[in-house]
Amino acid sequence: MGLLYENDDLSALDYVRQDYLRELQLERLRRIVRHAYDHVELFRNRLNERGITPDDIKTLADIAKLPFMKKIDLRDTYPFGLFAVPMSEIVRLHASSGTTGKPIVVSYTREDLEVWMQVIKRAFASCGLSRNDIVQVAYGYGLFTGGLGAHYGAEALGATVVPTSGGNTKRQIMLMRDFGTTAICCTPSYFNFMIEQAAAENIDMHDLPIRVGVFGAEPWTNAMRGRIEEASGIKAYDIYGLSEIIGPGVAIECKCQQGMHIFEDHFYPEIIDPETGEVLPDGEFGELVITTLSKFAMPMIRYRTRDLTRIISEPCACGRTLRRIDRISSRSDDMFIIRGVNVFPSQIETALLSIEGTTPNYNIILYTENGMDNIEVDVEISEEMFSDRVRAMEALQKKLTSAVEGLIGLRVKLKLVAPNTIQRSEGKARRVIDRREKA
Ligand code: DLL
Repeated sequence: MGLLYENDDLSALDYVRQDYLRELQLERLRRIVRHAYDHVELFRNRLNERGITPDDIKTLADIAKLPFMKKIDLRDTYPFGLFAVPMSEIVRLHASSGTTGKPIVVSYTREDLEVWMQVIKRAFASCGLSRNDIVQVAYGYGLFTGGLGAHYGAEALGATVVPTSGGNTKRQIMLMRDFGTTAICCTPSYFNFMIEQAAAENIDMHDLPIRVGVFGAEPWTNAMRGRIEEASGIKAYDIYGLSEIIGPGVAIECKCQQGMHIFEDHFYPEIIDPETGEVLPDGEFGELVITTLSKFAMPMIRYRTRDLTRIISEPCACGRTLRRIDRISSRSDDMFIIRGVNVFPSQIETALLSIEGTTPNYNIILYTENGMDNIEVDVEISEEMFSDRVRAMEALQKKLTSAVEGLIGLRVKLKLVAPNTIQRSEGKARRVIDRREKA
């Protein structure tokens, strides 16, 4: 296959002409649909039910003829039912815990791991990293894809990897300082915790060599980026991915920080209306659907990610020709409906962080009172604010309440809480606590 590029410099693919890219995508799409049809029973049955064969895919637009895959398909076929190669070809398994019961399991052939390593290498290069960097990988190592994914990509780049994994925050700071770490990979919420921990030890991140953060695995807002960059002096880049597709490295920001370039040569993106399943044009917001064009152990065809975003097809100032996806505003599952109003946690974060005097630590508590659903927002305030100046606290509380209410259009109970009372996260933060009585 490898029709167009037998070239070592894979980052050339970031700048390839769009017509070549489409040609490559179509060739890879046809190949992966054929592979899945031949080797995955669930996929073959679904195509047969619709009277479709892989030969019906003649153009990229024909992808819309194919059925969607969903997380439930992974659960129903747990653990290995979607594997498309014999176990002897599979060299790695990962799993994502999920909230209920059994995890979902994903697998990789040696070639799949090579693809993964290359996309992460390109991702790091896109945030300006090179072999001269010291990259501390503080995503969890293990079944979670974050640690090992970032690890091998950074090694492929030739950078020096410090595989700290998550946790033991004091030690993270010590190594960061002693080793002269220049880039960190972890969740944005964990990095906030590191900034705080460093400050507690009288270390100002501005004084350390660290200059880049590669943050993802959870939703975060531009307001949060502003806080992180200001508090640490680093440039904070957004990286996106999910276990089902490959792990981290599906999309990444470039220096322009205006959306994440998706590695379209391996991951074919579509945006659909989550209600009707209809494909939406570039620019419109909806649910991201991804087809893995070159993953053989477990091909995902039209996988519904539940993540909400849009495709940005305008050219980017960095020169990359890969289309971008906008910051993931939320997962459709994260949205909650209170008295008929749709609310996303990211809206609340944006409102809270627009006001000075807060820390990036907050919880959103949903509860029922007199048969009505309500929102409480607990926000931790800074040491300076947490004073006995009752007036100042009252003013802050009012300001925050009106910022949140103004943005979401609902009344909220907003509580200021003392410094260090909200639980810190070393991985994916859980900020929404649902105590609603189920009707
Ligand atoms: O979180 C993979 C990953 C690791 C991505 C490290 C980036 C960095 P899962 O545990 O399967 O995989 O969770 C995937 O996390 O569907 C999104 O809802 C969310 N997510 C991941 N990256 C971002 C991001 C990893 N940059 C799920 N912004 C996805 C918002 C994100 N949400």
